[in-house]
Amino acid sequence: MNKLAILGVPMDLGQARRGVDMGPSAIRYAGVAGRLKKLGYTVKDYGNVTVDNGTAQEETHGNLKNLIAVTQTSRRIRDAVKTMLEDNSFPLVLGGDHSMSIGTLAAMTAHYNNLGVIWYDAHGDLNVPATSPTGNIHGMPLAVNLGYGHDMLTQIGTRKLKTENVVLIGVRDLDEGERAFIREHNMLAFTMHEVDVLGMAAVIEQTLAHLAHTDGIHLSLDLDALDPMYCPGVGTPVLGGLTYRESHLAMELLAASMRIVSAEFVEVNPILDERNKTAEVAVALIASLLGDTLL
Ligand code: NNH
Ligand code: MN
Ligand code: MN
Ligand code: MN
Repeated sequence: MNKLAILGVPMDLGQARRGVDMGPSAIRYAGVAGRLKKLGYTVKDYGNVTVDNGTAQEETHGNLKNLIAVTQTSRRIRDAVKTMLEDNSFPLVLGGDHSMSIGTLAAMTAHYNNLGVIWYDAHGDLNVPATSPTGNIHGMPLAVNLGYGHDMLTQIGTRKLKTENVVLIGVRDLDEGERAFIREHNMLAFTMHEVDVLGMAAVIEQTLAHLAHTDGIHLSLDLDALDPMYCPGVGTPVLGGLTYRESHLAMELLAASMRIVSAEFVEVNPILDERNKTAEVAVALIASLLGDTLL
């Protein structure tokens, strides 16, 4: 695929820290389009999806914050990503809080019969309303795409992701209900412990082997997977994360596999960042994922 489609999701409705809605701008200012053009891609920026930030901040349904606004935004994301796929482009979706994955994956699972997903994140994002300690929808998108969660959210996509088609990498902060979910469904999760013991090269090798039966792999990369030393501009930093080099290695090995069909880079919060460092890391990782090499 030589056509790349960029979509920004300036959304902060899925969590409590303001500022993550500026993530797409920060990643654009860090030079994402130019970097990708240099690699030989035709890059089309579709601009930003409309998000009802601000108007909806007080709305809660049970413990779910901003359910209606997140649902509306997710439908728009889904439709925009569908257009990109119909144009034979690689969708690159920039966030924005991780609840945006509900929309991205709704489009991806509709397009691919048997999509694989790599969830590169300090968190599992496997909460449902009953297990969520916060009511923040950005802690739920993976569960929603697997078919678990509030009806309004699970109905955004038509085909559900399969638990055996998902691999988590970088996990180190799981809520009780999320641990139970992973155990119950026997999901493959490389926590930081496994990354330390096996090394990232083996983790990616085993990830690709586990997803060999899928017909395309989506990468959902939450910048909080990296240690806050490299990515301070995230709303929920967790110590003991992946390094810059480990993450580059992961991206380079995924590029070499030629299995990645779409990607999201999420949770960049410029208000919490230091001189746009986190957005710059995002751009460097995006370039590696899309084939940039050191020589
Ligand atoms: N698990 C917590 C919750 O449900 C935190 C989720 N925060 C994230 N996820 N950044 O990636 O609210
Ligand atoms: Mn996340
Ligand atoms: Mn996270
Ligand atoms: Mn937590």
